[in-house]
Amino acid sequence: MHYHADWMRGAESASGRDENDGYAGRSNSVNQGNRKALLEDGLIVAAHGRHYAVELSNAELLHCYPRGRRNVYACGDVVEIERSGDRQGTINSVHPRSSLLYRSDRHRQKIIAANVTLAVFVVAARPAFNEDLLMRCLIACEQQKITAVIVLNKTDLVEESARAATQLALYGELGYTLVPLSAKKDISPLEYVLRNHRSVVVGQSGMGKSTIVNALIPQAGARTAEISQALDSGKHTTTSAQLYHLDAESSIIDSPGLQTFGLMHLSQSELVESFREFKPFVGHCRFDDCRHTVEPGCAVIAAVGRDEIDPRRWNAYTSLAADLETKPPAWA
Ligand SMILES: Nc1nc2c(ncn2[C@@H]2O[C@H](COP(=O)(O)OP(=O)(O)O)[C@@H](O)[C@H]2O)c(=O)[nH]1
Ligand SMILES: [Mg+2]
Ligand SMILES: [Zn+2]
Repeated sequence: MHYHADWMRGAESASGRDENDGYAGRSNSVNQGNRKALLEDGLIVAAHGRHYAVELSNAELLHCYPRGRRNVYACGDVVEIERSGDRQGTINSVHPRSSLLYRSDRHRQKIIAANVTLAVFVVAARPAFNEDLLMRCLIACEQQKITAVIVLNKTDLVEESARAATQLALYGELGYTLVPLSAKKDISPLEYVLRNHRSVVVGQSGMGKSTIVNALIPQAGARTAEISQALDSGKHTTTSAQLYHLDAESSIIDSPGLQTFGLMHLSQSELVESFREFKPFVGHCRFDDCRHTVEPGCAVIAAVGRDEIDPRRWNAYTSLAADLETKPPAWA
């Protein structure tokens, strides 16, 4: 089964094109000297290192490589490709992205997914989840204006899940949708949340991301086989991100497990803006250049004192702000 209508949703809004201009699935003949190259647009549906599976409008999958050594793409990218063989192509360029979920350490950036409108962060009571990782991912989502929902999976582990739910209640108060479920028993609580979105599933390994994807998509195994065949290797897909179509308007990207979520790409002001509950207080501090960490007369710190900002969140903020201060100049 193949669905393509949600292809251009992300890139469309960024580039201002509309659906009726024949853009999606377009092919162009371009003269390049005496050689005629066939250019086509495709959707990246799997990314593994420098190998990409690109889906064309007729559902054909091509094994593609980027043209330049420095070019990096992600699942969800809409790219222009040039065929270089029967089932192969070269990625020439990428269409403007409406969003890009990525992380970065001191040395490099790692892109997770492009053009997603929703991120599903999966946690579970067992193994224990890392709340710092959750907060970091929420920050990356805020910065890219990606809606984030938190799935508490494995609710069949009743007692442990109740404790995890208490820990997560804070995020519900902050306005994030919490979806408790047991992927092994019933995936339906998540189904309507995903409707009309291109989403990405993120989280530590062991939380049940693959179980969730398999429960949502009965043909997941066939899809994986199809993609690994396109990439000429069964082993390629095991650790790669992969896009599955849910229906004509919805798709979901399964991503490899995260252990860290570096935010070195953020500026101090972007960091502050990513803590949505700070907003009413920022701008009311004694000093215009207040960093909200130690300053006297800080309205954010005062709000922590009044329990209007949770200390877990302010502590996370101060430690991230300190990290950013040590950022090498190349990032500045
Ligand atoms: N008890 C319970 N275990 C689950 C549930 N969902 C997944 N698991 C188990 O959690 C482990 C990790 O699942 P997996 O989907 O591979 O996690 P991933 O690493 O996040 O993709 C596996 O042993 C699953 O069987 C659930 O709803 N309840
Ligand atoms: Mg997995
Ligand atoms: Zn302040």
